[in-house]
Amino acid sequence: MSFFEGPFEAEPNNSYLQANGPLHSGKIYEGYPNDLRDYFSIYLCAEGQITVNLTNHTGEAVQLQLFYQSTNNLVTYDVAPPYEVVHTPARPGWYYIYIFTGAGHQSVTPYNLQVWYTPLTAVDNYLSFMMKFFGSSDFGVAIHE
Ligand SMILES: [Ca+2]
Ligand SMILES: [Ca+2]
Repeated sequence: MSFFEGPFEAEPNNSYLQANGPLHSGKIYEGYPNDLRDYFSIYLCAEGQITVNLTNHTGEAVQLQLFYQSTNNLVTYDVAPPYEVVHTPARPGWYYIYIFTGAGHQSVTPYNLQVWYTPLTAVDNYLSFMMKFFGSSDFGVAIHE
């Protein structure tokens, strides 16, 4: 699997099948609000957390939506600035980020899109298991010198 480097969107990206991706976590991507639909994708290889941030969007009737696996499964959305969606715990698999621009289309000032996704590591899973088991996160770790 090779990442989409961008940093500028590649049109056409007007359905989830044409999504630009997978995006790097934390990287700033740019796109023009020059049409109705821009799709991007990320891939989670393990259960984790997703945060999507859309800034500097000059369009009108803007919606930021997050889908799981296909556009049949809407996970969460935001229709007012500052556009941000957070999803946790997020199951492994493909996620599609959909930026809808209802009006005010232009190709001068780009928006910024930034997505953070953090797979819960094996250590996190082990710690949460231990916390359930012992009811505490203090395991009395012995430091050896
Ligand atoms: Ca665009
Ligand atoms: Ca587009």
